[in-house]
Amino acid sequence: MQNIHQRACRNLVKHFKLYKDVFSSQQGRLHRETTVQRRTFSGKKMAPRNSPRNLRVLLDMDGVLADFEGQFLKRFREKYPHDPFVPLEERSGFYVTKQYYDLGQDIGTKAFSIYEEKGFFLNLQPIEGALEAAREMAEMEGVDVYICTSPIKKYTHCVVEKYQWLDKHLGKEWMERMILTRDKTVINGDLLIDDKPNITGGMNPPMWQHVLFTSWHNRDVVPQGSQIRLDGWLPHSNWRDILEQKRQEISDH
Ligand code: U2P
Ligand code: MG
Repeated sequence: MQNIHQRACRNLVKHFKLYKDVFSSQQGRLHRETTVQRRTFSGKKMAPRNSPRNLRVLLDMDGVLADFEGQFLKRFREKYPHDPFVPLEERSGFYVTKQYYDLGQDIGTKAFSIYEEKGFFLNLQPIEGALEAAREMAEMEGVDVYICTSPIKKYTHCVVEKYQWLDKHLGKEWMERMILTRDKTVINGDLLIDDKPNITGGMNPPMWQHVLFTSWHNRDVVPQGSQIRLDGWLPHSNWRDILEQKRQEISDH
């Protein structure tokens, strides 16, 4: 009789231990789910629990991730050392070629030849802090990041080199994020971070809010309408606050 009792007690203790282990591992799983990015079976990021959907951020390439202006000036001075040029501090107006045409027809033509040449787009240096910010953004819970860039009309080298640049600096998996378009207004997004002050096209107004990324050519431009300014990617930059605020707007709707 005593034996039966002892066995029953041992079984009870064993089951209790088992239950405790299962319960704590469940809790661990739930805890991980709330602290780590939630993903679907296909690995796609899911919106956070309190948000109806992911925030979609469109990141421009030239002037935001890649230093178009710096490389342009460097190559122009190497190739045409005896011609007049525009120092970065004197740049104004989005299209660099327009300002060079103002120096003379031939100077404008030479300026075009700089960014049409093979290797120009591939050799752009990353803007300080841009790659780190892009990676951090892509890992953020509830944020989907896309690259949204326009190829130049003479696309021969530009299009392939934009892909190569992304592969070289951010890796193969970023190919999935690439959007090449001559009209950014038709792209669906919540924020477009872009250095071009006036972005026009077929969709007016566009879906996204324009975050005007500071570049040499737009320092004096006053943001219009719903535009907001972002001064750079370095640690003091407020890009995280801008994303958070937009995410809040989405949740409030
Ligand atoms: O004009 C097409 C795209 O080329 C880049 N560009 C061109 C001329 C210029 O003076 N500055 C410049 O940045 C831009 O590429 P994105 O910023 O879209 O990557 C422009 O849209
Ligand atoms: Mg740009």
